[in-house]
Amino acid sequence: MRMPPCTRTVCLTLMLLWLVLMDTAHTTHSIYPRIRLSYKELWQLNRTWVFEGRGAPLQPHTMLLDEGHGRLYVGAKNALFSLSLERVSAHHREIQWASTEPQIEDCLMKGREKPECANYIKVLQQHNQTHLLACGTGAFNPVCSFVRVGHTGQDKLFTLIEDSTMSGRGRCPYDPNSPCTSTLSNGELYIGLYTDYWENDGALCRLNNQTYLRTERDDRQQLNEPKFVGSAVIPDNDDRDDDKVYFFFTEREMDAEGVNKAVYTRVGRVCANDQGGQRMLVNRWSSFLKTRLICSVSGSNGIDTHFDELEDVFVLKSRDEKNPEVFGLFSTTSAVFKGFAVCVYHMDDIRAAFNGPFAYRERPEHHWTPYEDRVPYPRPGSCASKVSGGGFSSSKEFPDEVLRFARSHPVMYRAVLPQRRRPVLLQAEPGARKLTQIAVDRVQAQDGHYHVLYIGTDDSVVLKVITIYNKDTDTMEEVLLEELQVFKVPTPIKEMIISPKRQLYVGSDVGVAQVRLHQCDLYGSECADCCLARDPYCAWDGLTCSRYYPAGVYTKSRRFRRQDVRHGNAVQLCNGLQIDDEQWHRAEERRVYAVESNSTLLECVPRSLQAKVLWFSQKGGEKHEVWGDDRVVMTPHGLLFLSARSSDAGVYVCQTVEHGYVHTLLRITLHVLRGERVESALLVASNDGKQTRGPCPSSVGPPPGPSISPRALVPSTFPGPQSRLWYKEFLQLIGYGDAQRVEEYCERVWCSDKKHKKTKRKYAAPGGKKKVKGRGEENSHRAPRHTVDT
Ligand SMILES: *[C@@H]1O[C@H](CO)[C@@H](O)[C@H](O)[C@H]1NC(C)=O
Ligand SMILES: *[C@@H]1O[C@H](CO)[C@@H](O)[C@H](O)[C@H]1NC(C)=O
Ligand SMILES: *[C@@H]1O[C@H](CO)[C@@H](O)[C@H](O)[C@H]1NC(C)=O
Ligand SMILES: CC(=O)N[C@H]1CO[C@H](CO)[C@@H](O)[C@@H]1O
Repeated sequence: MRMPPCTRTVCLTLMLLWLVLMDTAHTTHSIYPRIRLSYKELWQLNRTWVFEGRGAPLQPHTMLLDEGHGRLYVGAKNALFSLSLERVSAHHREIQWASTEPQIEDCLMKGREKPECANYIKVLQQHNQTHLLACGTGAFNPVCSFVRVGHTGQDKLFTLIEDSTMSGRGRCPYDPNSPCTSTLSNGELYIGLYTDYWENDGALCRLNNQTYLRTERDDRQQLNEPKFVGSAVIPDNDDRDDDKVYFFFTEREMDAEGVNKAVYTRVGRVCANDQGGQRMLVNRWSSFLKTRLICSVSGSNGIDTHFDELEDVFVLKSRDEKNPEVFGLFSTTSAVFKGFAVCVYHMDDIRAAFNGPFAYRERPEHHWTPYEDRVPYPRPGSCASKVSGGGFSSSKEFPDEVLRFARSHPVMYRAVLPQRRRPVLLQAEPGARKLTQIAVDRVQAQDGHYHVLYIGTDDSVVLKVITIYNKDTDTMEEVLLEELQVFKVPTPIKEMIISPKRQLYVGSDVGVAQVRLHQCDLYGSECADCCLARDPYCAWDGLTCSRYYPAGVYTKSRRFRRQDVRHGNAVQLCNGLQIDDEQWHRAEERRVYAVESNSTLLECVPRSLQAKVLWFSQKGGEKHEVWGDDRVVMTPHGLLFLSARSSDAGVYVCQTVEHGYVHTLLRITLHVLRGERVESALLVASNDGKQTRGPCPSSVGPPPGPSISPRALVPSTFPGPQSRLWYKEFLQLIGYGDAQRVEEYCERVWCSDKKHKKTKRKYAAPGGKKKVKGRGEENSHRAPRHTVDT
């Protein structure tokens, strides 16, 4: 059956009604994005490119950035990929590296499942200028090998050096799902992993071709069921001998009965130049120490909520390489309350904890107390070096007393508290999406520098957030600038890397997405649009919203820039430039036709989801605010007339208010047509052989002439008679409150979507600005535009 052209409108209307109901049902007050971009929209904006893994499940944790060669390497199941940093979806190189048949058989014999018996790449590090070190699980028989990559310019070179293949034991876990973290420095691999087949032996190791060093085996005081999350080499001072390697992990804290209970997040560290001991602690760290990282909020009842499960860690390097900032993304371990928090740690505070008292307890059932007796010299945990390490040239020369103390006191008494003693970001909403990854960019804005947080979720979304500290009220403000859906299907984000060229690379099992960090012109072209966005990357330059660079960096001419990240005060910053009256008249004008007693929608969706929409009707020269009632409903998509009356005809103005700034988006003239007239118009239309009925309202061109013609009216404005039946059916569906069904139904009924998609749509925002709609496909149907006069 051929559907009348306007069914879509009816369906849309009902969807909207349903949305209204849903909206009131969930009054969630959480971090709500200002701009939301779907996968499709990101795509249309050329903001993203995706490499889809060619069918091989990726191992996104292995993503490795190689600025020199302009490549991004990523491991997969039985394969390694080299992608172009410019565009991940183009010109990739591939290495096939599967386990051999005998290896697979062996793995199956051990009782493993077929999918596990493959070579999952788990470690990928830059060994030197020309070689990568790659390690895979090798069907539960870990293997490592070198991979040759090109010199600068030779981006095509990417081969496995077959005869460099060696055992991966101690460098790579057996199990594809085993957590591990590694970092490579001066040709040595530092890695936190489970070294054995049964996953009993969690260890922090250092390996090169000649030597290895590790934590003690079966020492639950050193490591107890660790889950390795991150690692980094951070210098202490200008003496390279004092360089430390930091590991971030969670582990179980033993309680009094020796029964494992609480999970704690730890920061552990070792000296990069540790050689172990000579007589004791042979091939064992002589410098391993650890302490707890705390991320908590205090409740009104005096009870703190602790976020103890570290999900991800990001070490934000700064010009002072000794003092990066450490960002931790945490979740709660509580079964009752599920929440997420981001805490920031200063190296000074981490070092202070390691320089503070050692923890001591007589027996496991006792409480920890600060160790108050004499501590041997050089202080355990310090590196063999000229100044800090007592002039020793190797840890092998340390007195036994020092080694013995280090061995028995690996825990520090003081925990590390975050900056300002609380999270910079908090998500404590039941049922909300899970946060999985964090990456941070430091951005210089006009009013100071900001940390832009990119947070990956378990449903393919990247949140771009800034947090602003208010000194006067001692509070944090979270500003969720953008919510970007980077993969087509919901999938957990497992890795994120920011390149210095301001691209974000996002890894999941299904692909690697490349996303530009900012797109200033998206906010709109006017001063207020740009200012309200509060995006530290963007400022208004007098003509457009464009990338902001601090004066003197890239700009020779000191063009006047307007930006107010802290307050988004467009009223103050831009009001001299726009007079409300002028705006009122400059706003885009539209005509919408409604049929008496039928429903119609005056669509008005501001770019910003945080803007409050106000409607005014203008009758007889007077302006009244429309409040909405049973019949006229204010929806997130616009003003919905459930049953239009002839007295509704007139001019409607859609305004937004954001941070006190008033913006007039649209002036809509609503015409309400009498029922009979429409019936006759439809009749004329159906008798007209040349009449093309739809299928898509938005693909219909402008009406042919200024005179009223049924042809102009029919295709794009109002529901035809048959729609009534559908209407009823929809209402029933809505009665069930079953979103899925309504959507499926609409999908079926709506005009051919394919054709619709191919239709080049003009992304003209209300107010004539360039934009893409901020919502899903169901919303891409715009209010009809007509230039005819009745
Ligand atoms: C995206 O890129 C294509 C081709 O490179 C271009 O035609 C199109 O206009 C671009 N779209 C936007 C929104 O910039
Ligand atoms: C890089 O390491 C590989 C493997 O150890 C070695 O063969 C090669 O010579 C090294 N290249 C450079 C430039 O040091
Ligand atoms: C590692 O050391 C062994 C024995 O000393 C040597 O045969 C091998 O070639 C070395 N491998 C690499 C990659 O340097
Ligand atoms: C789709 C729909 O409900 N159409 C109705 C619009 O209003 C006229 C007049 O009341 C009805 O006859 C149509 O059926």
